[in-house]
Amino acid sequence: MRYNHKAIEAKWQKIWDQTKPFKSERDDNKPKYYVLDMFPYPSGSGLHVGHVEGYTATDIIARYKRQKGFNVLHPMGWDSFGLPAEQYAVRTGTHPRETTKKNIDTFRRQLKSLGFSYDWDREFATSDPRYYKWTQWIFTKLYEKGLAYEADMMVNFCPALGTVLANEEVEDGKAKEGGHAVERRPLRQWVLKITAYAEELIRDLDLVDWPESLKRLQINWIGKSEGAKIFFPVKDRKEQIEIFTTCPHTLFGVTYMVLAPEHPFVADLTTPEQQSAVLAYQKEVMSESDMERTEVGKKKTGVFTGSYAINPATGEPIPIWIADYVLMGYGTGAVMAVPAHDERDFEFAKQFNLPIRAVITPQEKDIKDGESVETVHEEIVKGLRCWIHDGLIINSSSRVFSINGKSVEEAKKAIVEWMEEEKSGERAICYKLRDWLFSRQRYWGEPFPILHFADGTKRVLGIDELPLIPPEISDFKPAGDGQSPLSKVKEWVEIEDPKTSRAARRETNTMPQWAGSCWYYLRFVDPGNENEAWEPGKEKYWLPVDLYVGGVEHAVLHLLYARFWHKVLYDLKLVSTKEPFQSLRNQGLIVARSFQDENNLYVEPADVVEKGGKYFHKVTGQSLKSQVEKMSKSKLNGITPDDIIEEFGADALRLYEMFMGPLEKEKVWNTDAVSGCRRFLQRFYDLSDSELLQDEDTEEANKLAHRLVRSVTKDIEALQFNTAISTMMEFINDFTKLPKHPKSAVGCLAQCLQPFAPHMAAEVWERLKLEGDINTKPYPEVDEKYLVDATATYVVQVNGKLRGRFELPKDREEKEILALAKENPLVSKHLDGKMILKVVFVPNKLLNIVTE
Ligand code: ANZ
Repeated sequence: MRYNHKAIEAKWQKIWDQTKPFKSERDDNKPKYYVLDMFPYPSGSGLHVGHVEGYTATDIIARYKRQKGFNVLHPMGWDSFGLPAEQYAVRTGTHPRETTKKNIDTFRRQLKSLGFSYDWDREFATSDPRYYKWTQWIFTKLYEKGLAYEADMMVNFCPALGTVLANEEVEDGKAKEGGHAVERRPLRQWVLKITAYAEELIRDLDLVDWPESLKRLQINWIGKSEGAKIFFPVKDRKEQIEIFTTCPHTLFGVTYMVLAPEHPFVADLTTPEQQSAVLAYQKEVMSESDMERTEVGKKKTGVFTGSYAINPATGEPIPIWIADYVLMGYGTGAVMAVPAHDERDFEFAKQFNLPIRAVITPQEKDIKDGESVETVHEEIVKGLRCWIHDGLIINSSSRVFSINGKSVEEAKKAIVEWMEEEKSGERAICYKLRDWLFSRQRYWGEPFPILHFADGTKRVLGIDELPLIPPEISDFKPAGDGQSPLSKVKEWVEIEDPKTSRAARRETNTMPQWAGSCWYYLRFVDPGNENEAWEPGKEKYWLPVDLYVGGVEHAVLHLLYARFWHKVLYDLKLVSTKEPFQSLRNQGLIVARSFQDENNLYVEPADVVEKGGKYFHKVTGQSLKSQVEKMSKSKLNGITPDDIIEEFGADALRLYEMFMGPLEKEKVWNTDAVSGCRRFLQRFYDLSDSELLQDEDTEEANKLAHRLVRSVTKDIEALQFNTAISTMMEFINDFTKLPKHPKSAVGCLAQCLQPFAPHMAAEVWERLKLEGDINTKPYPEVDEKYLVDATATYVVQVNGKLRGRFELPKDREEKEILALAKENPLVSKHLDGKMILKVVFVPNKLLNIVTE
């Protein structure tokens, strides 16, 4: 009988809602396990199959760890501040709170319909004042520690939209939405000093078990460069220009200097004759973003200031220029230019006819085949070629100092030591990481707990004044002058400070969406606490998160920001671990295969048949083009979990998404394949009706069951869910062939399957009247005695002579044994150069290879 997934799944979901088997409390006598999802932004389009992928993976681990005796914390909540709800409010006047509540209700219903074993009593939303009270409180801690400050930052301002835009919202100087012009203008903004933690954020990656590729992304984002600061005196003045370089060994090759056009010295250094050119250039550069300024191959522009600096190694005067390719935000905003060995400087020198002086010459090992050292040397010295590779130092001696003949490494060391003695420079480290622009001109975010006074001082609110709740408004449009919609609410903004009785202005910016997701994993340990953000004992017990799963799109920002806050909290002794997320795994993207006919019209996947890797129209037989692409609404290739659950059931969907392939890999969605997973569940269900069921164990069934448990355990521990599922499928194949069906073996499969397809597992468990609650029943122990026969000794012969023996799991196929034999040197040396005429194979015993 076809099982009724709707009835079964609804029944168990109701039971779980009522009996709360997944509720977790701190229990010092039990080992804990904290498994966390990247919680969703409750968008209007509801849950998508990508959510289901990661959430199923963590649910498998949560359920499995409970079976293994762990006290499991598996919570869910909502990252519910954010732009879409606010934009919808601007368009329709609906309060973002309404939209958000509606969307959360949908998400909760959808997650419950998937049977995830969350402790729903811990649910919260970041937009709830009971939560953001503590987000604001953490901000006050950052502020008190000097890690939150205000600065005039260049921002992207779109006059047509009347708002500031994030870099990601701007393309080619235009707003992505609407294509309106965007200009750069300075605006007073809140900034968090994440750079103070740059070194620790790199170093402590050693403490966590994360994919290497992800660690690399973070390290590159932080972008540590080791080099030196060098002080260049300005000719006939007392100022010194400080530069940062990663190549101090090229100091003798410096022929000019370049300052960022915004550099504070520019005005002073500009001579009257150069004044108008400099001012015009500065204005021109204002509108360019850093990205545009540093684009490779961009035509070099710049202006001479009229002043000269002195090269501290040679004593020579060198002209000081300004150019857009030098950024104010990196290093010191000034560079020593070495056109012979830096490509940007080389292009610039060519453009403006500045001298080029070679100070490195390649050796044989440094150049490509087919080139001669002499020719390359000549080209470099004549200024025809820029040499950015290794070599020996030349042309680098003064009366007091020489590094000629040294290797680059030696020269670096020698020159820095010399400069440190002379006090003309010092070792220095620079990071690409910038401080974090932390304010947004929005309504739907956490208000800053800050009061400004007329004299420029400010006061941060005390905990007794939190949460600071924004006023109720109905017009959500930005103010138009770059200020937040809150700035329009005069009675909220302009107040008398109740603590000092002074006239004060509230801060009208709000925090970015990242703020709420920076610490939600901490609140989950104690979500209802009204007196503290979390109780220290609970934090000590539950932290760190043992396993965190989410998309690779969060590889940098979210994970870096959350680690930063955590480190600050650690330094404040508010948390007990240096890192928040011990193990982290990424889920791969689920993509759609889409089909188009000859006229490039989309064809519904339901109308497509596949033959030998090619696709045809079911009705017309027309051959179709296919491509793999991201799922999206606009392309009509999005799959909604609701539809799949309706047709196949949540268990089948969960199983399918885990069966598609390895968790971290990209996978192509195929609705037809969901029915394969459903068929497997049906076969399992049918076992509970089998006439061959019996209470007594059999040796054969025990062997299958213990092999199953051993193999599934190993796979779950390694998060290899797809192979665990194939093992369970194989088990069903073998088990159904047995003459008797002992209940205990079916129970073993139910326990193995429970993390993957929990409704069906619970249903079969109940139908078999097996003892205990399947959710918490200890996972079956493997008894080694049933495994002994699980392997066989395969004897390999070549032309009847014994050449090798392999101990392998039973029932391997001929081609597998043959492949292993060919790889084995003891066997393969007898096969070399000979043609194989015949292979004799006796299953589980022998492979005889007959050659010419
Ligand atoms: C002299 C030199 C000679 C340089 C040479 C390179 C090669 P990374 O590795 O990315 O840290 N630089 C320094 N500050 C800059 C700024 N604000 N804007 C643009 N460029 C800047 O790059 C460090 C190098 O980038 C520095 O080393 C400097 O150029 C340049 F053969 O100094 B170098």
